[in-house]
Amino acid sequence: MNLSHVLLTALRDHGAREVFGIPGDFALPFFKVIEESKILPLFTLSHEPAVGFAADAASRYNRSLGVAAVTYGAGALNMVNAVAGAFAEKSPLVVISGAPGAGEVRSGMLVHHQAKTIDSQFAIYREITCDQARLDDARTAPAEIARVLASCLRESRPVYIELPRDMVNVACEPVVAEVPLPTDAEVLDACADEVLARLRSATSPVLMVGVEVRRFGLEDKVAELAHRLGVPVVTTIFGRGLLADSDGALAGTYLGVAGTAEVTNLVEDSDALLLLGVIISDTNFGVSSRKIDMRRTIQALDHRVTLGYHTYADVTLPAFVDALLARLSGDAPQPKVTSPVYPRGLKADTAPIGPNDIALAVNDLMDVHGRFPIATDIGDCMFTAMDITPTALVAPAYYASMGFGVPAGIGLQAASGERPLILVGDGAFQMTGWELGNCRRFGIDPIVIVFNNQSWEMLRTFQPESSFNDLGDWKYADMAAGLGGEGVRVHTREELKVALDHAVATRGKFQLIEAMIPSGVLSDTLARFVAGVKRLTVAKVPDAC
Ligand code: S1T
Ligand code: MG
Repeated sequence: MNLSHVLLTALRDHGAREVFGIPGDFALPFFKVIEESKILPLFTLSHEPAVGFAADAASRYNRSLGVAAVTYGAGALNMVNAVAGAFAEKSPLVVISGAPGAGEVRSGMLVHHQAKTIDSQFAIYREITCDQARLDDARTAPAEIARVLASCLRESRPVYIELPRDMVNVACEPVVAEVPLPTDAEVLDACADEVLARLRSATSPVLMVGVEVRRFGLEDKVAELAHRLGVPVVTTIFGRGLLADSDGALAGTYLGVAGTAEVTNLVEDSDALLLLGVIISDTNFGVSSRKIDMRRTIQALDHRVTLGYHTYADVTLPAFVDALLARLSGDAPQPKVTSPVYPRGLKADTAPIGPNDIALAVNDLMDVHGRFPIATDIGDCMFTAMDITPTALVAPAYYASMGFGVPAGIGLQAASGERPLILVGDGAFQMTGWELGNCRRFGIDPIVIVFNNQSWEMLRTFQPESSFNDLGDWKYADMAAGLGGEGVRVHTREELKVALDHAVATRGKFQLIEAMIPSGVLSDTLARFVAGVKRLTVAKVPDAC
């Protein structure tokens, strides 16, 4: 086999299901092998940020390796923001970049697409990946690939592989996958025993689940764990959609001052908060109405379990969850949890549309047609999604990069065949909405709702005096036909319902619903979030001396 076949076969054997990419002359030979070998299907998009977002979303939804293949310099550096988001949000993304061959590097001339030095790109990607390899020697390449792919899966973080174009067709031995190291049994026993003792001595234990539970495929086990522990479960905003299929214990999403009093008090009053795979970030905890003393919590994240002032190292989340389950029978009394009720019953009248109405309309739609996966961008569309019936959700809820939503929905459907609903603001749509033009080639047909408030509304809520937040009227629905889809602009709640019913009934073309939202009209969740942040910010500002 040649090095490219070896690399593609190893990617598939480690769980990758497709490649998203844009070639360039440094990557053309590799793309030729991708296309002709058919080891993994190739989906090309129009701009590298979208390649990164689509591959990231595909990996999240399928719980598999995402693969983003690009050219050197202009391609790979164009994708840095999307990969940084994948790193921050713990997506197992494999970045493969073409690169100059050895002869070009030795030529002594600067190489086109070269930024500073020939190694600058490698150095930049070192900052946003957990492992890296340059495949410039066929003798070491199989072990390098095995190491980097093992790191990607173990850390659930992006990795970077640089493939010089003169190495693409070089003969190479197959990759032998690394065997993951087991967690030390004694450490695991001590850790699980101490955590259970803590939980049993607590008066109000609560389980909070975060992104690693999804990334390591633990949702069913964690739902069972909650049942055996007999404790209520909440998700973070970033963990929204987790345990959507589990019955019973899910009390809701913790949003601090922006959430329901019941869930906020449940979390903030707990004397034993068990955080499974939760990123301790400002978006997850920044709007806590009372500061949660993290030293009193039990945190299992990044292969460590921390209780108070001490940490058990090298304890993976899967091993930790298994150890807890092994110590628990199934007869704990179940907590009395009032499962959150999600609003439904849109009044289909001539009133203007607000974000809350979109949540109602989507909940009504899913009551009739069943749940579908949702990809959201950042902006009020994401806060609106908090009021939608729990379903599989991919959202940049922590790194919060705009432009994620449309490519993520495309990546999700291209990789899974599931038809998604994409929620995106007009500002974010201006960044990557154009990628919908690729749906026709892929035979996919997402339903897209553009929250068109003609504004960077989230920014305006914090700085209303700035007119640079005005975006003007771009008439997005009119663009749909030229991109191969159907578009409709809706102003009233009645028009929204009709448009959604038509979209669900129409297959084979993407459906774009441009929902005109009056300026200043926010979702209830975003309004509470903004009010809470303002209140907390004012509270933190020291009195003028
Ligand atoms: N650029 C990128 C790539 N991501 C960002 N998050 C931002 C800039 C900053 C930013 C926000 S929210 C926001 C910007 C520009 C406005 C979003 O506008 P739109 O998509 O229309 O949604 P909505 O009108 O609902 O706000 C966050 C705070 O960083
Ligand atoms: Mg907007």
